[in-house]
Amino acid sequence: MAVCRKVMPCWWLLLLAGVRFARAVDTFGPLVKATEGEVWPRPHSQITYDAYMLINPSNFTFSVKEEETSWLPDYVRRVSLLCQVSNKTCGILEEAVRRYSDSVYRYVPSRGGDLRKTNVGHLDTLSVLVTSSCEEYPYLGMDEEYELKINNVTAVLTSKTVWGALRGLETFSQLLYIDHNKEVRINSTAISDQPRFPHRGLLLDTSRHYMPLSVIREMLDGMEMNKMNVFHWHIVDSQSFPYQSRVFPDLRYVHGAFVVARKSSVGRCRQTLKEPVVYTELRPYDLYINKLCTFLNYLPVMVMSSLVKCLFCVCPVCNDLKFNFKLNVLLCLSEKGAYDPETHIYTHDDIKNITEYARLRGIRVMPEFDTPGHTLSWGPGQPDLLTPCYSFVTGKPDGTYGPINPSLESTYTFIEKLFQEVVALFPDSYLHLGGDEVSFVCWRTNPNVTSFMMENGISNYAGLEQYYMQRVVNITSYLNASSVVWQEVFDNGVTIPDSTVVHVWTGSQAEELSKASARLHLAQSIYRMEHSCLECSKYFSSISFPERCPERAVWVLQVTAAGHRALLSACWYLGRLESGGDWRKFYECEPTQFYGTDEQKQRVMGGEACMWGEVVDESNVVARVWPRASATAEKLWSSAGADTEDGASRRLEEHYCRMRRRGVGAQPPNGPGYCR
Ligand code: CP6
Repeated sequence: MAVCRKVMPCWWLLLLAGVRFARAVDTFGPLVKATEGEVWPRPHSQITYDAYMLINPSNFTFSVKEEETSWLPDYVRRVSLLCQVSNKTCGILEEAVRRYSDSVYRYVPSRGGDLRKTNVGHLDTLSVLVTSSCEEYPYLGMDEEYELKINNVTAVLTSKTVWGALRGLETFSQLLYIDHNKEVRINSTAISDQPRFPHRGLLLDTSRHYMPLSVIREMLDGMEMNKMNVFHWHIVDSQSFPYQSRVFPDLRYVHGAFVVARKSSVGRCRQTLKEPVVYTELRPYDLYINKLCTFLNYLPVMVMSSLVKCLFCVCPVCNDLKFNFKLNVLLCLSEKGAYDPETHIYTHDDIKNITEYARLRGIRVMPEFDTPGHTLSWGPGQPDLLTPCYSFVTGKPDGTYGPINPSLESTYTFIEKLFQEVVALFPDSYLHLGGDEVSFVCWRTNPNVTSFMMENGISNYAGLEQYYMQRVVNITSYLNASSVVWQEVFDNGVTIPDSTVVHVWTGSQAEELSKASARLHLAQSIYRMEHSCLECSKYFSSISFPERCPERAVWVLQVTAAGHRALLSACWYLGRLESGGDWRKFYECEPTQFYGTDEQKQRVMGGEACMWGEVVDESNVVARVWPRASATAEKLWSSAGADTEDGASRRLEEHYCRMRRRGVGAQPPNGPGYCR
């Protein structure tokens, strides 16, 4: 009761019924904006009172000092390890306070206010209390819970972790508004909130169109405002390879390479090099290599073979050639595979910039290196990686390439080196391995692939895919990273460890899944009366099932029944654009709407809205994503059935304006309207 007394006088609770009544009368049409205190995504529990306080933005402070929490019960204070703003490990909090101070000053909506409400004083501080030690990197399952209590005496944000504090600060910023006197207000409010699902993601494809860093940061700003916590970076694909790798593959793997060095680097080097040496000058766009080599105290040189011409650094004393040679071959991936090797690439520094920007906002960055399909752009920079397709007429390679060649040992050495670098560069412990849409056409034509299959007792191409994925999953776990794969890997019967997360992307969840589940449910009951089904019991541990059971639209059911954790994207494809209000179809999707056991439903970790890059670039991608992905964000954060579509529509109309005010170029969610 101490909390109640301090935070909000208990007699206010009596007013609650009245407030609820007032809300019920507010039956706005879909284009009416939210009233004050309405947050997106909707908190799990929120009480908003009529009483309000005025805020003077130029005097308002965010305080993290211990004294501010003296009103807390003793047991809370004893376990408190306060995040001091000056504390280095809580740079996250320090930065967040800076960002949100800005929103107090500048990005507050004006709502006119209501004369009936009572001013109960001034609020000049938000006390932020984080009760356990500050964590530095966001991770799956991090604690994002927070409590926000605002009344005329204090405004207090309490959370166990810095992640909860971030979510609470976002909520706090959404509670401020400007009244008819142009003064900033906040209503007395009590919020207690936590996410429904731990994985709330956005996929962005930077291969079909290159996205500048500024666009990626704008996307992360939007994610923060929507309490999303995983940026799934589909960084490379068949169309381009903008990831600039710096790993150092061994010269042995460069088929037929010889070294070309500058005059100055010869001397002692020549004696060490067994291969012929040719002199050459560096071209201007090789400046990056130049800088890199200088940094390493190495000399920039060039490797040439019949297929590649790549740059790398040589140690002037020539005792570390292996190390040198590793660099270039993978640099060639972006050198040869990017749309433009100078401008349309992501360097290590770029990636660190993005992962840091995301970390400060409590957002994980999960990179995807989709293989063995979707890899055409990898070929020019890495000879022998892709499968050469053969012509049936001539029996010779026809000059085209298919998926990564699973029959060569060099493939796995390459993948291991690339992933080693990727795992070290991206702080997140999950790596998305892709595995979707693998075409067997080219593998089928290649006689070397066929003989590899015969030697290894692999009888079909799904088996070959299984062999490849199995090895790639093993490499990933050897590198201490966890894997996510697209659902086809599971579909094709690849045996993957239970710990592998399966990402479901086909079957429109809202309609097909519920229809198919209903059909299956009926079929199950009929079938249970007559038979028991051995064939399908491996999919459905607790229920027996007719033989023709697996259907495309019931992936979540199958994946979770097989013991895997699942991620859902099937109903959140942002590429399918319809005219105004199409966020509603995303909002209708309910992730646990399938006939599974509670245990199975527990395995749904969350989901992702997907922005594939075929028809978006920097000019339209932000507007295509926001505020449509906000619907996904709310389905994954708020409790099931948190709001009606009309209620959501009102809040979303305001949320879109809020995003625009803060520099996220969202598009109108519904139809005609304006932002105040
Ligand atoms: N690229 C990759 C894509 C898609 C997938 N993987 C995709 C397929 C169908 C639709 C949208 C996107 N463009 N690498 C499937 C996961 Cl409708």
